Amino acid sequence: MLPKKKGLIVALDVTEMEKATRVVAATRDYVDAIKVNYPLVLSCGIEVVREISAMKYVLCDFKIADIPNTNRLIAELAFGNGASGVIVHAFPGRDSVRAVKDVADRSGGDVFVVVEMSHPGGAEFTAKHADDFATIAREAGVRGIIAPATRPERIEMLRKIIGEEMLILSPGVGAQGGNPVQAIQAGADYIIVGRTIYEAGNPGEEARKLRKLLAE
Ligand code: OMP
Repeated sequence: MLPKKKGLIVALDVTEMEKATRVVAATRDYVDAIKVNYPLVLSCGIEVVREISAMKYVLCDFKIADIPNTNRLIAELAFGNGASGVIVHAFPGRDSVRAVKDVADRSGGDVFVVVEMSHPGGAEFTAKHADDFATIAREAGVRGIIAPATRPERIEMLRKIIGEEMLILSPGVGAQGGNPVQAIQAGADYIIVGRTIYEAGNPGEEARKLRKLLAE
């Protein structure tokens, strides 16, 4: 289970195994988890989850968003291949979230629900329903939610809905304009950082600096 703390998750949105291996090796001492998304899995196969999970907590960001049975199948593949957590959308409804939570419970894994997306388009639809999505997440008893570092005031509001125990993972730091310190001050537990780390000349150094910032 991802613990309650101030932490750093690297989003490994690369498409070559060699680059993925390099970034993992450089950052593993400074990050709490590695988030794997479609770009890496579609190019390298689900085995990549198994390989990285031997070293680190892997969060499978498959943004699972289907009927309960399909959600269940996707979640079983993620956890079956070593994932410790998965990300799910709330808009298909509480039964779809529940189906993923049931698989996670059997595997001892975590579920995180996207409640408001960090990009500008996230304000078009997800922001309007974020409070309902956060309520679905809380009622399903999942480990946490995903909320935007690009809108720290929304992190603060969403924290009031989910309470203190659930985690808030916050993407949108750096490349999307969000500030890591503001996100944490607004109530986020973990920041999720992709391009700022993996596109840096020295990804390890970038991760180390972010980690240091969180400790201050
Ligand atoms: P960078 O913008 O490169 O730091 O990457 C952000 C990472 O967080 C990517 O893997 C996105 O898919 C993910 N993400 C968002 O950027 N915004 C969201 O609202 C939700 C996510 C996510 O679920 O992780």
